[in-house]
Order: sequence, then structure tokens, then C-alpha cells
Amino acid sequence: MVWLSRRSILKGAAAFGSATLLSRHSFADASLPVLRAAPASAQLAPAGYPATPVWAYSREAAGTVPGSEIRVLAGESVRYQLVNDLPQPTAVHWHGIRIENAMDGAAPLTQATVPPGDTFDYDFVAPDPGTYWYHSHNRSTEQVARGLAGPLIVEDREPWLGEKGAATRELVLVLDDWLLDSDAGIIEDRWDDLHAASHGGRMGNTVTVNSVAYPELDIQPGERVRLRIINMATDRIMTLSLPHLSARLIALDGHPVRPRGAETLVLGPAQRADVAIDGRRDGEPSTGLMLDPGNDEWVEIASFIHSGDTVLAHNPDVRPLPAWGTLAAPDLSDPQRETLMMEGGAMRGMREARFAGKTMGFRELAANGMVWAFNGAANQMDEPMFRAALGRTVRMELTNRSMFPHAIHLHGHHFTILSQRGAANMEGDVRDTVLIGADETVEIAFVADNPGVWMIHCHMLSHQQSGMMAWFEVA
Ligand SMILES: [Cu+2]
Repeated sequence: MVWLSRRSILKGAAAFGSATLLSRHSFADASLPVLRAAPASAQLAPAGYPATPVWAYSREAAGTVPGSEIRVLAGESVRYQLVNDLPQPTAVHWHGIRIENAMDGAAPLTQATVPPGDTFDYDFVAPDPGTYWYHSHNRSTEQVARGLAGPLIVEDREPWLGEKGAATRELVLVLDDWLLDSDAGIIEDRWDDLHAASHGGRMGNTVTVNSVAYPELDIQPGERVRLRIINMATDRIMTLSLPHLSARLIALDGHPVRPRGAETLVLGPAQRADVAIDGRRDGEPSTGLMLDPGNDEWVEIASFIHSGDTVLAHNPDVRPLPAWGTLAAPDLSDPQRETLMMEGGAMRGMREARFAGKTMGFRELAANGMVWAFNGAANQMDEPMFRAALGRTVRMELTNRSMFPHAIHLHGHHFTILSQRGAANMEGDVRDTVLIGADETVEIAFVADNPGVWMIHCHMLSHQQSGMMAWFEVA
């Protein structure tokens, strides 16, 4: 799709034809394939319920949730013309890609929003292999909740699948959380619900896997499969369990880890985990992908149905994914030190914070829709939280003084987790989004090697909308 294959030229031409009828586009580059954002429909609730009106991305005729999978090789370009056929302005963020700043889609920081009927050309290199996703980054509390998100898979140039000790196939599992009414419609009048925002965020009531409620997934007994698990929920932390499948973690947020046991996994919003599983060989036909909705009552959100020939037993050790080789190692000898202090929310709150150029008390902040702050400032977009010289190592202490967990995401960079809850992280995990529990402190470090202005925000989108948003500059 990236090199202008015959197929992509044909697709581009087809898109040109239909787009001229629908939109007032300036065709700067008519050869770009179209990624359309438009209203669509999806069967999210179990059979027997009506289909749900959603907003969806599509590369072909009809929009789907999740949006069509985009898949490239590491180092290749992702090129799409976003066509906005929504009733609202929008923009696309390519989550976790160490991208050129102008392509980051973080409206209004890195580009203007794309008005209804208009287009924007995205063209960038995806340098690092791994499991990523793309989603709306304007009014995202609403637009992601309506379905504007899809998987973005960057394949490694070095072989892994099919090698000794590796998996023989892979399966992308998109987890999402929908707030539906009794007719399976998305509940639409609570985008600015400050009660939800000051707690854990806008929680849904229907968890789906690849936008299906309780799907059955086929697996052969003993078969080794790579799961690429993506949490696309706006606010829900997915606490998962994969019993009886010898689950081993092989990557976090796209970055390889030394394989380790992963019978339970905690994925904050926007986080990803790649997990190798082995189909069970004990004759039991089924096992579940289990979710703890927060009350310790595990529910099965998908089931692995075992059928077909039994695969020869694998060595229990899983072959590690090839190392990236593209990420600069932080120099911790004399780093630039930064802090991010999170406060606000229910049960603890904050006395005051700066917002829109003045210091406000709790009530005035709430009247402006702000219930959270970073370093004493809510939604601080007029100046950067910090500036770093290009190539400098930044060591950052993130402290959560609230009663709720937060999923802090840095755009344009991946960072090493140095410590969590006071304990050194011996695994050296590298991530783009880190979950920080109530009263926890996490230390991270990264090389500020990507020039531009980059958002730093909570990926619980209700929290982002109500104050947990800022940016930093690398120059
Ligand atoms: Cu948060």
C-alpha cells in the first residue's frame, strides 16, 4: 500500500471519484488513498439488539469499528488523505508513532482541526515495529467514544512469526467499552459529565472485542498465537486474565520486552500488550479472555474455542521479539529533571489551579469544566510545561496525588520506566503511556530527540478534557 502498487493507485482513483461528489476538497495529492471519517453502523450489542449508530473510519465503502487495520513495514510510510464527512471538525492522531511533528494530528497544537467536508493529507514514516493505533484527537471524549479509532500495525523487517519458539500466526484484539442505552444507541448527552470526569471517567456498559460482544475465537490445541491487544476505551482500565494459555508478555506499547509471565495484564486506556499464548492441550475445548470490571467478579469477554489438529508441543520459552535498534538510550548521568504532579478529582480535589490565565478556586474551575490539574494548572495550552534541547535526556517524576489512576501519554516519544512505587523497574520497560495509581510516583526518562511541540496528557479522555492536558517543546 505504501509503494504505489497497482492496488493503491486504483483505490486512490476510486476515492477521487466519490470524494468530489461529497466534499469541497482541494486535491493537493490525489494519489493518496482515502481514510474517511463518517457516520456508520455497527452491531456492538449482542444478537437481538439493534445495530448501533457510530462514527467510523473507512478505507473502502463502509465505515467499521474498529477502523480498518492499517499495516506497514517498519521504516515505510503511512499515507492517507483524511476526508471528514462528520458533522464536527476532526483530526487523526497516530498513537505511539515517533512521528514528524506536523503529522501528529494533535489539534489544535500541531495542526488546525479539519472542518466537515474538508481534507488533510497525512504522510509520515513509521520507524519502529509494534502494535499501535490511530484515533481522533479533537473532541476525543466524544469522537473516540463514538468509534473513531482503529489498529495500526507496524511489522518488523526481521522475521519472527514462524521462527523457532515464535508464534505461527497473530491476532489483533481491540478492546473497547461502549455506553449504550436499551436500544443499543450510544448515550449522547453526557460528553461533559463532570461527575464522571472527576471520578474514573465515562465508563461504558458494553465491553467488546473487535467490536463484537462475547466473540468466539478459534485456536488449535497447542497452537502458539501472538495476540496484539489494544485498549481503545476512552476511560476504562482493562484488567485482563488469560487462564490456561501459558500467556507470556512479549511487548508493551509496541516495544519488545524480555518474555515474562502474563496470566493477568492491566492495560490503561491507549496501552497495548503483545502476548504469546499456547492453545491448551488438556482436552478442554474452551477458555476465556477474562475481564475484571472492577469488582473482582471476572467476566468472560471472549472465548478461545479449541478445534482442529493438536500442534506439537512448543518449547515453553517464547522467542523474544527482535530489538528495535532505533531508540536512543537515555543518558542518566546529568539529565534535565522535570516533575508532573497530578491533582484534583473527587474525594481529594484541589483548592485552586491556574486556568485561562488566572488562578481560580475549585468552584470557578468546575464552572469552567475543569476538575484536574498538572503542576497546578488545568488544560495549560498557552505555554509549554517544559522545554528540552534536542538530544537532551529528560528524567521526569510523575506523582499522582489524586484518588484515581491516570494513564499519562507523551506524544512523539517512548520513555523508559525507571521506577514505580519507589521500586526500580528492573525490566527496563519502554512505553508511550504509563498507568499511575492513586498516590503513586513513577519515574521515567527519555531522550528528547524528536523536534516539535508534543502533547502530554491523561489518556482517560474524560480527564484530558477536564484539565489533564499540557505540552512540551523539543528544539
Ligand atoms: Cu486521568
